[in-house]
Amino acid sequence: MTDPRLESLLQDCPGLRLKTDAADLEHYGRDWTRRWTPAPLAIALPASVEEVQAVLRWCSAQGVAVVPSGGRTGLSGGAVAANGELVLSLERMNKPLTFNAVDRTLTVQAGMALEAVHNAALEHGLIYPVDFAARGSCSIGGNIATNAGGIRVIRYGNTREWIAGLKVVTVNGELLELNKGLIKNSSGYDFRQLLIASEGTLGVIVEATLKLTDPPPASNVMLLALPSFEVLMEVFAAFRERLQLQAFEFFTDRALEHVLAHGAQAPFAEVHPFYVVTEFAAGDEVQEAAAMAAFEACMEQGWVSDGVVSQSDAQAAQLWRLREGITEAVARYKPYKNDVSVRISSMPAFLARTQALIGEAYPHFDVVWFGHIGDGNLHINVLKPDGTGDAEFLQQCEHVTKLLAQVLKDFDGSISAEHGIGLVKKGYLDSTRGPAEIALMKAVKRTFDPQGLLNPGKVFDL
Ligand code: 2HG
Ligand code: ZN
Repeated sequence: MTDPRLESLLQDCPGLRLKTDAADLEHYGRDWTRRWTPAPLAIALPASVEEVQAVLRWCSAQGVAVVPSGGRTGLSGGAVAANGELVLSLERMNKPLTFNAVDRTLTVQAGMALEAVHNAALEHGLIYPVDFAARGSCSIGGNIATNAGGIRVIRYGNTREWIAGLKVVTVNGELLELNKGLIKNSSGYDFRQLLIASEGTLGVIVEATLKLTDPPPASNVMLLALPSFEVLMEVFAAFRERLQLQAFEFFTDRALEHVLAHGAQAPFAEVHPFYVVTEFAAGDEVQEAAAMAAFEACMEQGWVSDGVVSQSDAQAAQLWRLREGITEAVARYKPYKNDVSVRISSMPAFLARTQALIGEAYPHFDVVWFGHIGDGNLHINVLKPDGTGDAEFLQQCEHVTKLLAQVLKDFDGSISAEHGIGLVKKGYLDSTRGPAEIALMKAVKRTFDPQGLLNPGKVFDL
C-alpha cells in the first residue's frame, strides 16, 4: 500500500479488494491502444454494487479521479489511467443475475464478458445478438459504455437497441435504476440512452438488463473476391435485396496479406483488390435458392472474381477468421486506428477521396482498410513503417486524421463509428458534433459530475 489515501479508502469500504503492485498498475492502467504509460493510483476491485457506491463516495469526498474499467479491449484510450486515477475494475462483478422468460431479458453484472453473456442467453434457447472479435475479453459494461457495434449490426443494430435497463452508480454513490426493463416508457429524458456511449464519464454501469431474441435460422458464410469497391457496393445491393443478411463485411488485399502472414490459409489462388465475408440465412430450400440466385446474378454481371461458400461450421469459422483476425494480425505494426462512418451510399466516394488524400500525403504508408459495409463503417489502420520513430509516426497519423476529419465534415460522417472517442479522437470531436452540441455535452457532464472526477479527459476536456 504505497499511497496513504488508500488507508482511508479501506476504512470507508472495509473488505474492498485493492491491487497496488507495479505489474497490476501497468496491467489495469492500459487498454489495447498501448499509447499511454499507465500510472494509476491503485486498482479497486469491488464485489458488489454497495462496494462500488462506497468507492465512488470516497472518490467524491477525497477529490480522487476514477477510471471505470471492464475488459480494456477498447481502441480509443477510454479505459486508460495515466494520471494517478483510481481504476474501478468491474471484473469481479461478472455473473448473470436473473432471466425472465416472459420478458425475454437477462440481467447481468457489468463485468461479465460478452462471450459469457452469449453463452448464458443460449442456455435459455435465446441469443444476445451483439457480436465482435473481442467477445472473449471485452465486458458487457464496456460494450454499453461505448455503444459497441460489431459484425451483426446490419441485422440487429448496435448495443443501444438491446438494453432494456441499467443500474448506474453516480459519482456521489447514488444508485440510478434506469428504465427497469420496460418496453414503453415515455416519462421524460431517457438517461439509460444517455449513459450508453458515455464512456464512463457520467456514471459507472454496474448492472444491465439485456433484451434477448430468437437464434437466427441456419446460415451460410460466403467469401467473395471482387475487383473494385464500386462492384462491392453492387454486390451488397444484390445480396441485400434477395437474402436475409446476418453480416456483410469487407477487407482489402493488404488486410488479407497480413492475416495470411499471421497464419491463416489463403482462400483463393489469385490475389484480388477486395474481399467480402457475408453470412445469410440458408436454413431451407427457398433460402438456399435465393442465395444461389444472388450469387449467379453477380456472376452474370461479371462482378465476382472468385467465391467460396462454407460447407461446414469449421470452414465457416475459417472464412470468418480472415476478417476477424485482421486486428490481431496487424497489432505488431503498432497501427494507428481510425474508425469512421458515413452513409452507406457515400462509402465509395468517401473511400476514393480519402485513399487519394492519404496516398498523396504519405505514399509509403501501408494502409489497411476493412469494416462493416452494411453500417457505413470503415476501419482505416495505418501501419508504422520500419525505421519511422513512434513520435514521428504519431505526428504523421494525426495529420492523416485531420485530413479525414475534414472529409468527414463534408460527408456528414462520424469520427467514431463504434470504438468511442476516448483519448484518441477527442481532438476531432468537432468534426462530427457542432459547437452547440458540444457545449450541451459539457453541461450534461457537469451536471452528472461537477468535480470532473469520472474518467477525466476522455471524450473532451472540460
Ligand atoms: C473490427 O471491426 C473491430 O474488427 C476492430 O472494430 C477494428 O482493429 C480495428 O481497427
Ligand atoms: Zn469494427
